[in-house]
Amino acid sequence: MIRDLSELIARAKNGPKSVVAVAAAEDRHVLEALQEATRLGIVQPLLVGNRPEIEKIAQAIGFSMEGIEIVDHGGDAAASARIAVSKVRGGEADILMKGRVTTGDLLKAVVDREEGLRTKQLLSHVAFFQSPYYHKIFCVTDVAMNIAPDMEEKVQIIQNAVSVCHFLDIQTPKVAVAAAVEKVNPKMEATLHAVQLKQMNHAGVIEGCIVDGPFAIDIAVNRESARSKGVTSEVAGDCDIILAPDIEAGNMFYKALNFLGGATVAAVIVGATVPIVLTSRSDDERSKLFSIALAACLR
Ligand code: COD
Repeated sequence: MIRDLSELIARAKNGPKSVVAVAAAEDRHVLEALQEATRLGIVQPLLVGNRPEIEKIAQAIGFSMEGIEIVDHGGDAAASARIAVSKVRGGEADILMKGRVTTGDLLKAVVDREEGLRTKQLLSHVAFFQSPYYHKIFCVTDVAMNIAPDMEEKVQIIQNAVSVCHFLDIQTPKVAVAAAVEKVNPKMEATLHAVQLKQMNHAGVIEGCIVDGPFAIDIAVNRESARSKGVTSEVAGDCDIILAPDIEAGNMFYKALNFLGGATVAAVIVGATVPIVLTSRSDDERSKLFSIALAACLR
């Protein structure tokens, strides 16, 4: 079982080298992370974007572009996303990575029916965190793609996260369905969803994990809080996956962990034909490197 995000790098180094197509690669943090991933032998970058800007940043950070393909598109980030996606579709790349392009523009290219990277699965974002205040790696999902998932989508979001946990040798992940309270309130949809998801887990519809909730975040991550609030559950205080009620709650939690919680993250979108490295522009290089390594492990 993975205990530290740096283990992702060791795992990725043991696997085949992946070609990563980067959409709008003219981004310093992205190029720094790729420089390190290239040095470690994990990836071969295929950069799509504004060539003069890419070369300027590369020179500033001492990243040699020798042997690295740059597809120049002139500066339109959405077009860059479409070109990077086409490189993956054409079999030239094993991973897609977001550069200086909005998540929306990148994902529109990804979900395009004719030209995108869709499979029969729902695509969802998984973010694996390492925090100094928690005793193990944990996943928060979905903070970046599915805006207001309904019940059926939440089932698939859980299943996607559980599959990645299994891949990382987290055998029977404990899933906390997050809400504002631990008691069911018909006016709070997340609490109603939690009850149904728990029942579906008991009925064997959601497999390979233990689902419980609704849990406020303190109960999900802290046994003492659970005890003091009278919540008895093997998931409380020991969860591996936190299912966010929607993108807003999830995204705020993600950013709070990074900026206020001293956490590091490895984040990708799964369910497409290839893993997609999708980190926030404000994530540090280490988080971007871990995300590349996670994608390389999952390809
Ligand atoms: N998995 C599979 N197919 C999907 C998914 C998904 N998660 N989401 C949408 N689709 C399919 C739809 O079924 C449809 O056929 C097509 O894609 C278009 O979807 P729409 O109608 O929702 O259209 P879009 O293009 O406006 O939205 C798709 C996005 C993924 C871009 C949208 O959901 C979005 O903007 N998500 C949030 C991105 C974001 O801003 N994140 C910020 C935090 S980093």
